[in-house]
Amino acid sequence: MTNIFKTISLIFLTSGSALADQPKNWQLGFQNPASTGMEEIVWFHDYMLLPITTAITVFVLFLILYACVKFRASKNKVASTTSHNTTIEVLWTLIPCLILIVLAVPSFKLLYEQDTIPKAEVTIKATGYQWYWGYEYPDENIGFDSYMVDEKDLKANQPRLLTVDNEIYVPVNKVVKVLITADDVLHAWALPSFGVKRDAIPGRINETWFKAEKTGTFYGQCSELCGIKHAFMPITVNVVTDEEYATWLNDAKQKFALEDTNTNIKVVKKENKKIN
Ligand SMILES: [Cu+2]
Repeated sequence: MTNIFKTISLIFLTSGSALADQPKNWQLGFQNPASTGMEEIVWFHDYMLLPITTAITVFVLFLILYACVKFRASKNKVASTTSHNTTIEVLWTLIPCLILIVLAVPSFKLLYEQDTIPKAEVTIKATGYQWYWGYEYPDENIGFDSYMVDEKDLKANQPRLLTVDNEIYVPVNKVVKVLITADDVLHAWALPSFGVKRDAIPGRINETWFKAEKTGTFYGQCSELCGIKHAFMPITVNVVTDEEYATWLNDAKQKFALEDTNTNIKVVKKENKKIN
């Protein structure tokens, strides 16, 4: 008996303290939120949607069982011919309307908050390819590709199917804007702990944002069926302190430097002037 208690308390302790930043076996519910946006989504789900849907399910189940028992054929040789009840009809129209209105308020609030992007402190452009992600930091003039690490090359503690060779780095508590697009087919850039998921569409740029409030490594996956290796293009984001981010940026500027786009823009401007 004590063993069972130990196991149960251990499950609760570990689930509470460990940063559940990646999917777990037998997981129910969301991953632990790491951004304010996701905290609100989890609150909306846990304290509004779940209680309401549970209550409705229990109530409807009760009605079905009640009707099955009360109106069973053996006890009702002559069937009732009742076809209308105004009070009940008004109620079963009004109550669902009220439930929807109650749900709509926090739901729209969340939607608008996600849609309004605050002033970005870091901008990242993610491009979906068959089957990996390409990243650019347009303000820093760096860009790199991010491929999944094969199972045989994984180091200790690196999760299978979620580890990539080149991870994204973002500073903690900063507004990060993510521009999302694709080069070939539809993909989707999704990171559950940040409450972020946007379609990556060729020829179009979608945008979203997050503000990570915890340092750590967070994992996401492509969330739009994009072909045979759809399951093998994970997303890894390292949330680090400002100093660590500055160090990474310094190295990345050497390692992942893009061609100097400024000179190209100047050339184009010159050419345009000539034409005009
Ligand atoms: Cu994809």
